[in-house]
Amino acid sequence: MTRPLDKSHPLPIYYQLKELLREKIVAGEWQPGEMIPSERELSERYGISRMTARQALKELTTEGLLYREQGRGTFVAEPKIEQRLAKLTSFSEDMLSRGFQPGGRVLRQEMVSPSTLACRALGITPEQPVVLLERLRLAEGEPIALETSHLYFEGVEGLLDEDFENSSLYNILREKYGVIPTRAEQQVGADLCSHREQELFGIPEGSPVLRNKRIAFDQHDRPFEYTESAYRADRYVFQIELGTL
Ligand code: 16G
Repeated sequence: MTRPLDKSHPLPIYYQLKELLREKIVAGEWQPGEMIPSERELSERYGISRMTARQALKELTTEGLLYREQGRGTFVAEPKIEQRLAKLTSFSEDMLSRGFQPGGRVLRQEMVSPSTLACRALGITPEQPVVLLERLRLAEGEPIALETSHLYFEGVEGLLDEDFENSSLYNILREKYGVIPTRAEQQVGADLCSHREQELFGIPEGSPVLRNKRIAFDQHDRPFEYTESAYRADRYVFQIELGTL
């Protein structure tokens, strides 16, 4: 059964169709990877023009709910991974809570003199070396984010010997170093991926990414981490909880 679109309703027809298709995706009636009806089929099924059907599909594609494959058709995209910004969580926790196996490829793990931004964030001078940890973060083996962390606390050099391919930084900090991630200041902005990110993520050139800067503080409110990261905008969404003051 297809629900008819209401032509007398003030909302444009393409918009009504878009919301109807969105419902099917969100409700799981159409599964990720499944091919959806073509423009022609939709226009016949709902008695609308192909232009109207095209507009609805185009907007859902821009929103990331659908993707097109040249010459094949339009498919349902994988749902985006949400990170709630009200609670301080780690990448591993975010993935596990959604049933994805987290992973990482360590690209750099070394002692460096901190950049000006890292010094400012961590409240240190360039003479105080930090551990630089650069990781490609994976969910079910698929690259999702590139994270460059600058870490500074008493005994931080121990991190050079840790295995970050298979374990969580925040777990190691809590369990072995007594550093408990307690709160963070985080900025999120939109950008296009760099050439390197494009290659590491295996995404088309000029794809959008979400750029983050996070300063995380321990249980004594000391900053221990300054991380710059790029998250794939097609796979990740940040969810913000608002309350009245
Ligand atoms: C998150 C944090 C990152 C932190 C990492 C620890 C953002 C933007 N970044 O990805 O700053 O280093 O979690 O993850 O949220 P892990 O404990 O799984 O290694």
